[in-house]
Amino acid sequence: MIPALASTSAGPDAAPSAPLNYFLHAAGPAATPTRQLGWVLAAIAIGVTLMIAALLFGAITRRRPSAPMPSLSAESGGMRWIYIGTGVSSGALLAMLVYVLVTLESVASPATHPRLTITVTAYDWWWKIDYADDPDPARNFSTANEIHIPVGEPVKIELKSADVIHAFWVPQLAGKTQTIPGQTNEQWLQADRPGIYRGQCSQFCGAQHAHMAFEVIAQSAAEFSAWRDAQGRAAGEAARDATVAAGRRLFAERCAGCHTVRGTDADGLQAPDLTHLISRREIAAGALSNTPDHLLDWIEHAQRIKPDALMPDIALSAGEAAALSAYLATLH
Ligand code: HEC
Ligand SMILES: [Cu+2]
Repeated sequence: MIPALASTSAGPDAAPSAPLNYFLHAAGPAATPTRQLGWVLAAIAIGVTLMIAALLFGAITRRRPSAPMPSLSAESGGMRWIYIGTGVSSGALLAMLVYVLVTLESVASPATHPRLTITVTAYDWWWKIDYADDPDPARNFSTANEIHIPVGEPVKIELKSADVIHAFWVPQLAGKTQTIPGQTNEQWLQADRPGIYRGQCSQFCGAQHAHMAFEVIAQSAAEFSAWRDAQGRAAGEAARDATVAAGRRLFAERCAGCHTVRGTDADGLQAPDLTHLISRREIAAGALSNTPDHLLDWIEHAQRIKPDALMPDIALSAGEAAALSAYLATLH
């Protein structure tokens, strides 16, 4: 499933080299109007700058008549230009204000009522993603740093914070909204094309603010539904072989205080839910791609990869590392 998504994201509008470029790329109705607004305001600003530069250049280079200056007297006609200039500027500013207000209104709420609500809670320095709105509890779960949405329909996002103020921003899908402790903010987004859209915390929140990214993966309704079913499941049955069993025990001792794996006794709540860890494309809020080597590197050297992150470096013997890797590999 993921490779197929990766290929759709390589389309002309996916901008893999500049995934946050909202000036060139917008993929839905919450983002397209503001992209247009940006271009129009930039064009007007450039136009005004050029006009003033031309007038200034004309004024500087214009030769004065060599005759002696006439005696001071009230000039007639000059004031007209002041009136015209003021009128034109005010008219332009007023038109821009109206355009801005109309644009804000058009992105304020979606055309149809969102069927899906996702709750996103910002933590130093990762995103907890809760799917909690399904009447069937088996389809409700918590994941991290990866939001899946069905393509072509609006999705409501409820935004919370567990610690300080952060800001949730998926530039190609919508404007940014702050997450504020003790308060629930709302925004909506919609992707009109399948693909992977990068998001980023956009309010400085401490040492690892820059490593607080996430991805929105827009997929067909059928793919989304299959993903949701799979994520809702608890972790697979217990240990098939001795190494996995040892890894599972190690996890219960060293990791379960912070991390949850549904279907086991691990129920820590202050760190990402790892039940389907292997299904995610990235780990540590975009700091690393999700490979077995990176996972082990992260567990042993989280403080080197993300200094001050709220996960300690965990010292493992070679045998422990192999067992833990074998166990984590079962969390797909
Ligand atoms: C003191 C709490 C704590 C302990 C103990 C802990 N972790 Fe973590 N872990 C975290 C936090 C917090 C994060 C998120 C860090 C970030 O991205 O800034 C995290 C992130 C991770 C991630 C990345 C998950 C993702 O989707 O981004 C993995 C994998 C992980 N931990 C594995 C482990 C394993 C395995 C152990 C035990 C050997 C362990 N952790 C022990 C707190 C902890
Ligand atoms: Cu942040």
